[in-house]
Amino acid sequence: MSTKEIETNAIKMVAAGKGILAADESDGTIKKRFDSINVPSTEENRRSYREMLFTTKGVEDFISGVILFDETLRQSAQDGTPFPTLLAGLGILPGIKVDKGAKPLAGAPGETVTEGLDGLRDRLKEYYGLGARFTKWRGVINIGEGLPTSYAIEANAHALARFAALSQEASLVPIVEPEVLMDGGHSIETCHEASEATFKCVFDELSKQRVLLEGMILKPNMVLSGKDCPSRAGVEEVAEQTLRCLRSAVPEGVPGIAFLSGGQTDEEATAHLNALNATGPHPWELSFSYGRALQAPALKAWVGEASNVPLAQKVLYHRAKCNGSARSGSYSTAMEKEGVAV
Ligand code: 5MM
Repeated sequence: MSTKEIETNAIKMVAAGKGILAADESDGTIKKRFDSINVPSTEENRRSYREMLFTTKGVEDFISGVILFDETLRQSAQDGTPFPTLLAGLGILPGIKVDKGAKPLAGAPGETVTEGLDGLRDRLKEYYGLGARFTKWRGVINIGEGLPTSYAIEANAHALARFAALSQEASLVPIVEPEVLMDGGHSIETCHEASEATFKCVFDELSKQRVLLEGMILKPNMVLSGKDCPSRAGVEEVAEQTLRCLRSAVPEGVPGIAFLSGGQTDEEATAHLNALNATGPHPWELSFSYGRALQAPALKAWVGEASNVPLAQKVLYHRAKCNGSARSGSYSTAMEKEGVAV
């Protein structure tokens, strides 16, 4: 393991004014996204969609890293340039999702544990050789009647820490992603309680498994009301509760926290990040690692048509720029007027 390399790359991943594009949809997830625009999920369509994202002119001003899926890490642009080389040439760090998805947790109805540890050491070696410089693993926590259980939180935290330790051993920066889902009618307080318990347990496991805090990035959910909560908390309250939760659970040695969007609308996710940064400075960089909140409008503009690539790229550039401003609390909804309506 090169401590210097992972510490340096972790800092680059949360560079000022920039964040991470999560483009690591597994086959099932990308199919769902393509179904929504009536585009068949063929290997070539997935390749050209991702080429459209990565070749957006100027996107490197706001994007420090891209999380890829195994297939994408091995694909190339139309001119033959492998995607990891193309990204690295723009100063963007290529990363790779290494988990194999959330599967039902035995003895825990309604809860999951993420699989993918078997053979991971060998896969990591290969991914480094293919150009990846960071990794990602997502553990999913459900809120519900009597959920989450401490059993599910502990099982997921243990797997996240095993993944993180192995990644660092291979000189790859782990993005540790514990996601407390937004699904349900719960209050923001319930989300706070579940998130705090989860994040504390994750850091406890990371410490037991000797993970170097300075060489990792945390990718958590924001503390939000459930999607179906009748009185959802506003932007200021989300920022306040999220910060309170992070302060009580995340050690200061962690260089950065890059939030997932988790089903928030694109503008909501930007407004929340902006409010979080407007009250800084904080002990860690507060950044983004958005999938849907960066890609959704671009996907809608693209709809699988080569002739729509320039429009889709404009739309992606705009979202990336808005989130880049939210990194310093300098975003305002007025910026949305510069965008292209889709
Ligand atoms: C892009 O979606 C990622 C992959 O999900 P699957 O393994 O289910 O296909 C996902 O892990 C993503 O990186 C995070 O959830 C953040 O994406 P959102 O859309 O929540 O910002």
